[in-house]
Amino acid sequence: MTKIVILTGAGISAESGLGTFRDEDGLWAQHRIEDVATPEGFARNPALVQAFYNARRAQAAEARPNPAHVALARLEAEHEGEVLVITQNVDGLHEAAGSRNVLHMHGQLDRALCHACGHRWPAPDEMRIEDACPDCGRCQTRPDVVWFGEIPYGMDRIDPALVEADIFAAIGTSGNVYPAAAYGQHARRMGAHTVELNLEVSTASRDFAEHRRGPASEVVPLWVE
Ligand code: BJW
Repeated sequence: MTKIVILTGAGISAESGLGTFRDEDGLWAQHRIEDVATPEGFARNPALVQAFYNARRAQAAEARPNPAHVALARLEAEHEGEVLVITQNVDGLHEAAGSRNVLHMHGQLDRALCHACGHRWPAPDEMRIEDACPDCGRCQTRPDVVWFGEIPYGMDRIDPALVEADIFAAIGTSGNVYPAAAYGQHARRMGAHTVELNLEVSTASRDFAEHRRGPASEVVPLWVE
């Protein structure tokens, strides 16, 4: 049984109309990371952070999977039990395309998290600072996403998956954010064939044995074939 582990980043959703972070016109060109993607930023100005994620939740709700998401869902259907998609993306486009074995290591826009007690529940369209946690009643509702300085989700599943992977592919991720940025190198050392699919050279490109350059909607379906 071939084990295929696929890491996806913002680039796979770019052609679905969702902005990336570090491209020229990306989210970090318009917002300061410290303000919207750190626990300290949330403590300083929760309303600003809620507004940032409410706008992105609304955009994500309108977005549709593109041929890259669809190709990965087909891969999973054709290789049942052999494909794990680890996504850094907080949108739900892999699931919308039909992927089932998806691990959201940076959380999900459609989930709410109580910063006080850790309770999680489905997010409303508009999250507000005065929203009370349905479990503990405190008003520290935040999007269930992973900010800088926080521990990504699913580490207990990710590490063994990288060790066991026969093929490791990274799609549309710039290789700037750890721990995901080290996965190519780690999987290659553990014996996986590594392939990077990206519009351009990334910070992590040298860690991959094979490179396929181009828009995800074109290179991913060709790779999956
Ligand atoms: C296309 C395309 C098309 C475009 N087709 N391609 C110093 C050294 C090392 C590490 C650290 C350090 N100081 C601090 C750290 C740790 C820190 C970190 O990495 N900092 C760096 C800035 C250095 N990391 C953390 O804090 C993480 N936690 C952690 O490390 O905990 C410790 C720990 C780990 C493990 C075990 C135990 C303990 C948490 C990181 C959280 C990141 N959060 C965000 C926000 C999530 C919520 C939200 O969405 O708002 O995650 S930041 C943002 O970056 C988001 C993304 O998931 C992440 C990665 O971005 P991504 O996906 O790569 O997007 P881009 O925009 O960067 O790249 C897009 C790519 O697509 C480009 O390459 C384009 O070319 C390509 N592309 N169009 C194909 N059509």
